[in-house]
Amino acid sequence: MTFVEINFDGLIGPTHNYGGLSLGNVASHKNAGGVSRPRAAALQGLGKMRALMDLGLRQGFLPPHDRPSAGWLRKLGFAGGDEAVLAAVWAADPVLLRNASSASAMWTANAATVSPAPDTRDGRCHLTVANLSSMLHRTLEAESTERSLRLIFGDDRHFAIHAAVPPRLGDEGAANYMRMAAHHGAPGIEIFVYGEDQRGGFPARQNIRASQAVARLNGLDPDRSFFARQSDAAIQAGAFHNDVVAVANENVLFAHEQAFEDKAALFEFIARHLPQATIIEVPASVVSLQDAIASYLFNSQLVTLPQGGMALVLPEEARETASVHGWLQELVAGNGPIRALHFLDVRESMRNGGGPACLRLRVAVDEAARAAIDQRFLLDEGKWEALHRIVETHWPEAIGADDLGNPSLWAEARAARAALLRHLNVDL
Ligand code: SUG
Repeated sequence: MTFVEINFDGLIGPTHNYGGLSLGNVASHKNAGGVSRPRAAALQGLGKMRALMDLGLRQGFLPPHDRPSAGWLRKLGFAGGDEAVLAAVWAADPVLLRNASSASAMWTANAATVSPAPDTRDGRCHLTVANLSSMLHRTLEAESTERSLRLIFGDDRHFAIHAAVPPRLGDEGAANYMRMAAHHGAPGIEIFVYGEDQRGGFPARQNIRASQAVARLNGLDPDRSFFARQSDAAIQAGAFHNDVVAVANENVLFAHEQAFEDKAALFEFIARHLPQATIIEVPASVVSLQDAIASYLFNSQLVTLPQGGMALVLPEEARETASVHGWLQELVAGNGPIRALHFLDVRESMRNGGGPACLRLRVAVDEAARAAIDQRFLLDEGKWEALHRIVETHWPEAIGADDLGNPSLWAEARAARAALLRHLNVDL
């Protein structure tokens, strides 16, 4: 039975903007208040999806959420029709409107934690929605994400969807989780990476108890699950998720030397269960944590190519950072498993701290499970072109900080999403 990995990218929503909403995310802080380009952002995201399709990989997408979310603001006591609610909150508390307007659902690595069928007790693919309880604007996502996942992976012969674990126990989904296996269809090991808050420092978003809950919900074998603490140094340097300093694919772990608090224990676990594993560590003396975070070297997609071998899909910023680019040249010149580098422009997302790997949720499935996925969300050339046209026609061109209070932007954003949902013939 052939097993394939499908990347589900978040289609970048029409309200993409630089709200400066994420404490501990250096790019979000640095670009706060800048002018965003939602149409260019979504086209860059589509460009990345297309590049992966052209490499022969399977590609799906998750639709953007309804933003600005008047429904969420109503829960906070603003009353009336959507326009009245949005106008009232803009006058009373613009920060709330900024939170209600974020297009952050684009970063689907944070949508859920996905354990493929070979790893789970009942042999189904399990997805636990992430609560994203650490950042206010991201707490809006879980409800809509759950709706989308139940629609797309609705066939319960192959998939099980679990609601998010309760808030306070912060869970940020697959961004803090790595699966390794001899190949996608083989039984794997699952590595959960959590953090611990440091007094006065940047917040650790992933709580160990949330990770443990996800492991239970997804029906994983405790002997094959490992809980690794992310290094404080990485969090304090701005690695607000593990996928900013590490990425794994099949038998390869690619990580910064300072990614984990106790790497010896993690590496021993990997070696015990997956003796054929290759660990590629980048020393801090060659690439500093700062350069790793600025370039998003590790937020690349490490993918297995259909013809064999692996490739890294990296952001352009990795090419422009001298230490990183030098190291990458040596990597591909060597005889290791990573043979090719593809640099892509996802700058609009990068300016909010979201690289190629943040923009995708990996779902590994066999042929039968793949056929059971709602096909409207799986791309081929024609469907990709249709999305491209919709974005070109309907997505706003630019959003400055003050535009978030402009009723014509609200209308434009609503119309853009409606055009997409109409095209897909879905009600979400
Ligand atoms: O949660 N940025 C996101 C970036 C998420 C990246 N995801 C992964 N690493 N997997 C975050 O910090 C910024 C939004 C703003 O400031 O407008 C934001 O939410």
